[in-house]
Amino acid sequence: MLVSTRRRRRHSAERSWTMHEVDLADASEGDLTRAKERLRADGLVVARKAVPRQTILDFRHRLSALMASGEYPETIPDWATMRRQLSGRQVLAMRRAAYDCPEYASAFRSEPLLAFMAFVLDTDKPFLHPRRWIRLNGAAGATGSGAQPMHQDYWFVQGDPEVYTVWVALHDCTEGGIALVEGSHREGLLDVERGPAAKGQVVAFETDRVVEPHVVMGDVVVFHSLTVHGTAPNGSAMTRISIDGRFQHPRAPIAREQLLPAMAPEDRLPIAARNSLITDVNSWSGDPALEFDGGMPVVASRFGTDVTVLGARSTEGF
Ligand SMILES: O=C(O)CCC(=O)C(=O)O
Repeated sequence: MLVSTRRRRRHSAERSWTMHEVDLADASEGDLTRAKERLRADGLVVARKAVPRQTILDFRHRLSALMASGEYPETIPDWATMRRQLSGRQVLAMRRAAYDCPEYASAFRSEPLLAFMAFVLDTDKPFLHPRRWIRLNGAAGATGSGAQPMHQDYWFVQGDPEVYTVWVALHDCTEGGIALVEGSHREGLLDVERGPAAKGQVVAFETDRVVEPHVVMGDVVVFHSLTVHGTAPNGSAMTRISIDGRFQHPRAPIAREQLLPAMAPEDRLPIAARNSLITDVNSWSGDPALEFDGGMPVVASRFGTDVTVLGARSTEGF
């Protein structure tokens, strides 16, 4: 059923069993080939055991320690507090602190995940975008303030459409995760709501093709830049916390903005590694393994930061 996002923003996740899954700890070449084919066909795949649980725990510990250290404008005492209600300023401080944790990038460079992305993109060196996001979806029966409406990443990321987002929950997640519309990438770039308050939400999407993967820590959801997706309502008692990063072929075009840090709408300052040079992507990305050598075609964005299209998310969301 095609439903306008104006009339109905929530959706059903009844068909979650249709998603294709691959277990990266135990995948034959045939399994990997099928997963790649299904990713092409459905625009999404769940890759289980893609990131070692220990890497995620190390990231959580380091981020918690940084936020408790008093070195950032906001303090959060521990991980348990992060899973409860935080202020917008605490979330912003946490987004910046995440760039000071090497695991924020190395989680995406975990061997099983990187090998899968290399296979998907037909390259030895899949390029991990420097902009990464840590997202919180508040508890209490509604999507939290950080919730993203149903949208396509391509409106924000631009460059080559063949960009794959990897979404990683930092804990087991059976509620309040991510919702995606299977096969929606095949419809191309969809129209979005316009106006300064819009957040890039698509005007309409097929509600009966919405899936909502359940993941345990270490599983990831991989999806195409044109796949419609957004935050799933969180009826659980705790805030969902996840990270997402994007991969593309190292010789495919990338939009210039993606090599610069996002600016926080709250204070117009970069969301980047501390004491870094924002003109040097290898520095602000906080990714020790990033080797941007200028060899990639850098292109202008097609939509710029047109407020009628990108509204409140021109800098915030991606
Ligand atoms: O994590 C979420 O709630 C939304 C994620 C998202 O929009 C993305 O990864 O592009």
